[in-house]
Amino acid sequence: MPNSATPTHCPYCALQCGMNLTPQQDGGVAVVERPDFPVNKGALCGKGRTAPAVLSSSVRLTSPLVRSGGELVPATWDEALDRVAEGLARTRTEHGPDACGVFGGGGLTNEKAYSLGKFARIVLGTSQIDYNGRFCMSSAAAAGMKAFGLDRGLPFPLEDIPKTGCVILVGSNPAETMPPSLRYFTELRENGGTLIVIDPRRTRTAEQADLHLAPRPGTDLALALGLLHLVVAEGRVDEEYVQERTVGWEDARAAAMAHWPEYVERITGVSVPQLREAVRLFCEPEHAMVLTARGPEQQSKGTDTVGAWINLCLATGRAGRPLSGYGCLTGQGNGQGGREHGQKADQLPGYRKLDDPAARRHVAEVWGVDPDSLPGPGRSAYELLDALGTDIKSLLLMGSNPVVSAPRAAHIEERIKSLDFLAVCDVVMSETAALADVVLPVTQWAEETGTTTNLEGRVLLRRRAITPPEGVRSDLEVMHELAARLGGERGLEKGFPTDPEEVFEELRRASAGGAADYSGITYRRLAEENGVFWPCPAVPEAADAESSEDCEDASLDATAGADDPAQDEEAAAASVHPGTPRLFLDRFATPDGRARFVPVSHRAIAEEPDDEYPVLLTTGRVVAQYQSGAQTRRVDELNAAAPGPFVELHPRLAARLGAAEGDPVAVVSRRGRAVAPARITTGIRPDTVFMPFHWPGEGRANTLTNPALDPTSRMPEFKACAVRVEAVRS
Ligand SMILES: Nc1nc2c(c(=O)[nH]1)N[C@H]1C(S)=C(S)[C@@H](COP(=O)(O)OP(=O)(O)OC[C@H]3O[C@@H](n4cnc5c(=O)[nH]c(N)nc54)[C@H](O)[C@@H]3O)O[C@H]1N2
Ligand SMILES: Nc1nc2c(c(=O)[nH]1)N[C@H]1C(S)=C(S)[C@@H](COP(=O)(O)OP(=O)(O)OC[C@H]3O[C@@H](n4cnc5c(=O)[nH]c(N)nc54)[C@H](O)[C@@H]3O)O[C@H]1N2
Ligand code: SF4
Ligand SMILES: [Mo]
Repeated sequence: MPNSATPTHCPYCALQCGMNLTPQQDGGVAVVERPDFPVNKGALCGKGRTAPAVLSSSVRLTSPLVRSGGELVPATWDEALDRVAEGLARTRTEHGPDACGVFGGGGLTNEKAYSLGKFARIVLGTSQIDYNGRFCMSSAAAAGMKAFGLDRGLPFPLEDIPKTGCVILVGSNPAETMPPSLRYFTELRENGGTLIVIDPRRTRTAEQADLHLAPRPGTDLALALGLLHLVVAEGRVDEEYVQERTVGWEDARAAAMAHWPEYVERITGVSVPQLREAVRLFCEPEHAMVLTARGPEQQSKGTDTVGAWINLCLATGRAGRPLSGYGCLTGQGNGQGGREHGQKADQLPGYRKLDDPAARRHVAEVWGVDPDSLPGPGRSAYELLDALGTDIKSLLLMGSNPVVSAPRAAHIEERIKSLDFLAVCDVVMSETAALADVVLPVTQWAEETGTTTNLEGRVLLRRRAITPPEGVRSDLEVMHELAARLGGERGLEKGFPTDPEEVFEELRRASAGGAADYSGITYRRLAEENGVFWPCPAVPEAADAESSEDCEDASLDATAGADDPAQDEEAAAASVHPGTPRLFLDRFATPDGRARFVPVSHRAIAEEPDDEYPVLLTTGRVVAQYQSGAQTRRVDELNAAAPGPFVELHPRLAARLGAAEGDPVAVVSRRGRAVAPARITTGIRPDTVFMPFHWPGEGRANTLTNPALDPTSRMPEFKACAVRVEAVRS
């Protein structure tokens, strides 16, 4: 074990803050500032600071568990792995490979996500794999692919934000969800730039804004169209840019012109003068950015909604230019990398498409299998969970806790219970693990090495800093052992190394030539640089140098634009590709290099309020809890700060119910009923209530949410459904 500080990254969100871990007397580690890492410059939120608490074996799973007589009881690893292999093999024999499901997570390292996708397709032979990232940024990913031909959360580093003129943050609350990133927005304003926040609630982020627009949940598409209408009406279109760098403007323009500001005001509740002010702040400076997060994306029209915001950027010439652009703030620790290497239903590594014959050939060759043996695309996350117990009989789950986090969670919980067989790999006893037939305790974060890709597309190395507790094994070991058991004579385990660097070396080859090309990235480079931005193809001449000892003195010009052929040559001379911090500066990733406008029109949310369910429910996060809470609900300091669920509501609505601060209120939707204390604030629209989704049980927000899916991204409508709110009399 190293006895000095180990530089690594936080286990939680997509900012992937740098931190140092120092060994402690008691065998644990302490988090210490790591000021040299540029993204957070030493700053951490409370979750990152307290992350070592979840390493403690007092809150950990430290032995495999198997269900026996209805109870989960400790077992040896061999017994537990045999049970998993038997469960999956039986399903495969009796019902065919597609009856085996696999569900992954955007918190898994690139190595794990890559191996899980490969495991599903070549060990189980199933098409039925998807992951929780579908619930996260999938709408932005789909819209980015359509418009730019490529999906990378931010096409520029966070450090560009303070230098632009205006940022519109749409449905994003970084003050609670990525606190250290707030510095970039504060600096923007110190430099004379402006911040516009669009959120139905006056969040801690909105409090810092120059302009806060509070639309009705689920109306961001109309809002963006209204702004574009005004851009056209006020003659603010960048005609030259539109001519040179885009296609499809006429149709998009026509669609926007049908959205008069007064009509948009009626739909959104945002007044026409506020719309005009937003257009002025956005258009006057030379540079500007639009950043979206889950607010506009987690809607049954999330893809079109993000498309409308991209249209606004394109019409005003604010994409693919320095200090201007559209970006999505990805959420999970490896939300970016986790969507690139094959755990998504329709994807192969390197952001390749599973239905593309050339992609299948390339990846099948790396995997040493026949391309025809690879299954086709499978179901999306909600559809997969909804099929449990019917078409899908067995599930292997790694890195998600859907009993708390899936929409219409009571129904999904029933589906999970109706499985013939469930195996869960986790670090703690999550609500979903508690339903499993076999629970496999795995290593995490500080106990293992692996790479993640942060929201900027920066590939990072997390390093092992501590010995894992006795009794746990890594996810990679689990896949290796299951491949050995399920592969029989085929020796499939050889394709599932347990050393993360070996997996990464294969991932490099599998991703080579794909959109998310990692082939020029090595662990060695990641250890020496503060991350490398993809795409980063291997430079042919460098392939040999990389594996020999003399690559250390290769000079790296991080400012070289990878999109520029002249600079590519320079990089080749330097024998390594510098990576690509900024995308699209010369061309978009479409065949003709031009961005695509999408013609979109407003449509209603899937479930509009009515007499029976007159209020809108929206959901989201609080700063001290993470996701389903499986990890952070085990940390005392975080529980003290955020002890449980609540219903945020306006004083006018509270008065109508006769509810005072802290009184239990029931929120009822067509899916179920949840009860939590009232939190009364003028910061929310009177027609809307908000619940955080971090808790199970009576206050579980997802008991209420609507699984209406976006037709393209298959994203559920977490951010808007119709509810009734009732006072609870004791
Ligand atoms: N503390 C904490 N931090 C986290 C996480 C966590 O669980 N806890 N999770 C991480 C992950 S995976 C993610 S995806 C990110 C999410 O990060 P964010 O997207 O910032 O988080 P949310 O709270 O889900 O949603 C943001 C805001 O959208 C608003 N909103 C709700 N409905 C609408 C709407 O219809 N339109 C608009 N414009 N806004 C709306 C909500 O009021 C909320 O303030 O956070 C990451 N960071
Ligand atoms: N109502 C509502 N619901 C939402 C959202 C919302 O805004 N509103 N947001 C959605 C979003 S954006 C997301 S990302 C999802 C997230 O929701 P989940 O998918 O449930 O995510 P987590 O709670 O992070 O679950 C991760 C699980 O994996 C475990 N784990 C951590 N590291 C590892 C590892 O290395 N290996 C293994 N095997 N396990 C590990 C953790 O202990 C935890 O149990 O929730 C979605 N649900
Ligand atoms: S902001 Fe995100 S990455 Fe940074 S310390 Fe907090 S949870 Fe960790
Ligand atoms: Mo997320």
